[in-house]
Amino acid sequence: MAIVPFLLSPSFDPLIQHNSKMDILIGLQWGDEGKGKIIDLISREYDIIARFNGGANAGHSIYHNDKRITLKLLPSGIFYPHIKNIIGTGVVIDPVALQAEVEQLQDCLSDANLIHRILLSVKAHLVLPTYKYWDMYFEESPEYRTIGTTKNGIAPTYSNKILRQNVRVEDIFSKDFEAYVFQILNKQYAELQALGQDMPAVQELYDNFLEACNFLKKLQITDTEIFINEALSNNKKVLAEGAQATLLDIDQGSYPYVTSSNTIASAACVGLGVSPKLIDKIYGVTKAYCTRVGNGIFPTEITGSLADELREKGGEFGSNTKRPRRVGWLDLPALKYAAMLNGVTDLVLTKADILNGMSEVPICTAYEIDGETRTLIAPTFADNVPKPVWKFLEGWDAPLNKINQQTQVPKALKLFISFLEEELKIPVKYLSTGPQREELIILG
Ligand code: 2SA
Ligand code: MG
Repeated sequence: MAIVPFLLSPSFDPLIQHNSKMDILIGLQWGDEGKGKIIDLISREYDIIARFNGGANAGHSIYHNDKRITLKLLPSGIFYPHIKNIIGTGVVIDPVALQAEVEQLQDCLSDANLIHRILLSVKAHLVLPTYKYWDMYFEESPEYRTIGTTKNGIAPTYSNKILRQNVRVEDIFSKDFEAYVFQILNKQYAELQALGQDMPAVQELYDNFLEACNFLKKLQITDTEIFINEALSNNKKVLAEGAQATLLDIDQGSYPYVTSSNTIASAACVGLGVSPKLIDKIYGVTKAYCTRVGNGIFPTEITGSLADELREKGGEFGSNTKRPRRVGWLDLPALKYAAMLNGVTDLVLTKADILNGMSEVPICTAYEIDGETRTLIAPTFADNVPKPVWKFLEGWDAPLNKINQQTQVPKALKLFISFLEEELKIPVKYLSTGPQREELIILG
């Protein structure tokens, strides 16, 4: 299949017809809040799920028929035959990773048709195979900062996009594509070799990349922004799926320890080509505690045996890289900041089940910085790590995964939820009570 042009239907006027609005779901912390599970669950209500940022650095884990499946590039609506899954313009696509993910999922679900449910933006940028090695080089070279990246070539791709030197999905249809890729790979390969970077043979990188680019042609490649706008005008329900999370945003996050894309809700408008006036609900997902993978400030971090226990209990290891995640307690000043940036309308609370059995649950409610107390904070502390002010709420002890009704939620957890709602002035709409699909309670 080549590029599929979405010709506007004669009755469609995108400037006057808006019968539906787009919802957005984003993470409010440093990632791994459980976005994939929530999207998988609520996606039954949607016709389109669209990724707008990041790339194969994401790891959205979903339990499907008791199997844990981790999605990297595919939107979390991929399991449902009625849903179109869009990889939008703001996403960076590693063709080799996408081919592997699609083929693996086709096997796993015995569903050869799922490729018909995937649409790629013709304008999305491609991750060249050498970019991973640039990522590794910057991470490992003593002259440069070590960010703790996933080494998927994310930063080099976005950098080349901004330099206006990168290749996009549309370029794979150009007659000069193979020759261009050949010369750019050889040039970069020689540069990396001169820097002492270990790599497989350049021919292998080239062959695998071209094979995967040919595979991409089997998917529907189109002007996804027009597809989405037309869908909205036809009263279809669209959900934008965020990857990584608010505090990893390249502009508003804890720079330089961030990812290289915009991760906040407004990035969904840019990355998908949808006007801000067409946004309805903004779901913000937070864990009942906090984790971070990679370097950078984490004022509520805990270490030692308590941290090890929490990490094990919560399965806090990178979905793709298997790196142990750093763990700590809920950070309310940072959560308020995230809620403000995103304009969250509905909160989703995950992993309260992991805190089950604790006599009291710590929450950082404020920070002391230079003798002042602050209850809202932006992650720009430089060397001055703020001192958390703690509040201890009563813990809960009940088999949460067996609970499926609001009335069965333990009293102490209800108080924890009310406390969050009062502090953030946002209702908690969903409470996740375990990793499985059905382990979710709709509140309010
Ligand atoms: P990158 O690879 O350039 O985006 O890394 C830059 C920073 O962003 C963080 N980052 C993440 N943090 C949490 N989860 C992510 N996805 C995977 C997961 C990560 C994994 O779901 O577990 O498998 O390790 C993700 N992707 C990027 C990263 O740690 C750096 O701090
Ligand atoms: Mg993840």
